Amino acid sequence: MRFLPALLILAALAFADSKASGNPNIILINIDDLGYADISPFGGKVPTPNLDRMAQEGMKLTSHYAAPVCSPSRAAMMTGCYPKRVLPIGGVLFPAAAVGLNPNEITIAEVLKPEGYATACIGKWHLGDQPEFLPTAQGFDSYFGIPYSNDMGPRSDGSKSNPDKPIPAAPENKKAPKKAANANAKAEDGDEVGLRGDHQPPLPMIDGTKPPERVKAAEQHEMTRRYTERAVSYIREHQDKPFFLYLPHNAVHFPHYPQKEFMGKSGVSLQKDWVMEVDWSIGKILDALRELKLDSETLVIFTSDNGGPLQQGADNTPLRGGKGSTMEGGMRVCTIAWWPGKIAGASTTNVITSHMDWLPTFAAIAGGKVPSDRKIDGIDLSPLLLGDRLAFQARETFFYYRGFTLEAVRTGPWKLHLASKELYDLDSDPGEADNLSTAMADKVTELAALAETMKDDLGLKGAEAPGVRPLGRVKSPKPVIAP
Ligand SMILES: [Ca+2]
Ligand SMILES: [Ca+2]
Repeated sequence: MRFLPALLILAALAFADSKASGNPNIILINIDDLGYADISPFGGKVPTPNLDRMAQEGMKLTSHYAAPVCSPSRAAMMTGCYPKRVLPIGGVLFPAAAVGLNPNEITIAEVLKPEGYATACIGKWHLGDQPEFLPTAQGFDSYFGIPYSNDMGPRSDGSKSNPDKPIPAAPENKKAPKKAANANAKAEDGDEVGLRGDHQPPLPMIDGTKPPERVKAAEQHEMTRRYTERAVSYIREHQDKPFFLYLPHNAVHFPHYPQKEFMGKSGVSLQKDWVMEVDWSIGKILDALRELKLDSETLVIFTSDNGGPLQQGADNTPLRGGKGSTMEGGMRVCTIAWWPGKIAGASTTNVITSHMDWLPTFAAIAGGKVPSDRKIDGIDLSPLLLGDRLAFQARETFFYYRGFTLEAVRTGPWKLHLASKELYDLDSDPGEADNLSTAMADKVTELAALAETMKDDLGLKGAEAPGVRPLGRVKSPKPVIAP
């Protein structure tokens, strides 16, 4: 028995050391389909005071790139690689897909876990809904959330319409063969990416190994609040050890389901009401960190998974285009990094950054290892965030892929759209309005040559290319909740 106190002291010392040697907590908040100017620190007209304060106390990243749509964006974020390298599909994943992010890929959670991190994913995963593909198979200790988009359920459950609109009538050919439902599918993707349209099973809320809940309209309204409460509880429960919390909200993807108290609050639209609820959520999380005195030892990133969809009322001002495109409005996302005492307050960087950079950045901050047995495209942003600009190795070129196709390339301020040969100076013209290709023919040639460098790596079009790694695959995928 006399050994016990000594052991406890040793354990306490070891624990104290792990904190002191710099294992900050990391919270990565990823909003779905949030437009560049949907929030007030990026010029949005609807007030988002908690995000204003976050930006005031942190750094805005104004040239931060995601991908045009959900699944590829999340694949890049989790693995530090271009989406085509790790999740070669033409569009996004649907329910009961036979494919997903390969379990052999190494996620941020798998990089941080060996460094002593507790890991949790709360929200929308969208990298495969089969057990082999879920967060708990990719380094996360726990998962709570809808594994894909909130519009991928039955129309009778309210998944295809906003709460202020009647549920649209089912098409007459509801019993039509699966192929008809796939008519809108990208030509490159077959049935293996899952069930579309009226073939989609009920939306599932997964909570560890409990039987999944069916999410109907009433549950959609509660989703953001529940994710937030789970996140705050998680922070409280893990305040004494380093944690990585990935919080990908289903908000603000169509259909727009703010909590009832937020409906009508913006005076603009349900989409903007939901943006205001997201701001409330951020306030709850940052307040919890402040209250627990964890703010000086927690890095929080706020971002979006792709540009805002203009047809759903998102605002990407001053950028051109929206979700689904490789115009800046489709891929450049509003991003804030917050770590009081470490990241300078009210700072801004216009350096090219991307979701691929979070894995190397978090690894650097946590003392973790970036995988060395495979190609990683992301760069370590920690010197940029922490104000050590001389140590920062900037990215020279960024490649804009949509599905399998390389559509544009950027170096410095210059961006070339490959098909149309439009050339823009993004520093002076982020809205891509003034095509300089005639005046700057040499730049066009230079950027076209940079695009060619991808030929022997990820390829310029088509699924096959030397640098593309295999998808994860299961034989008999099943819906999480049977229809
Ligand atoms: Ca999205
Ligand atoms: Ca893995």
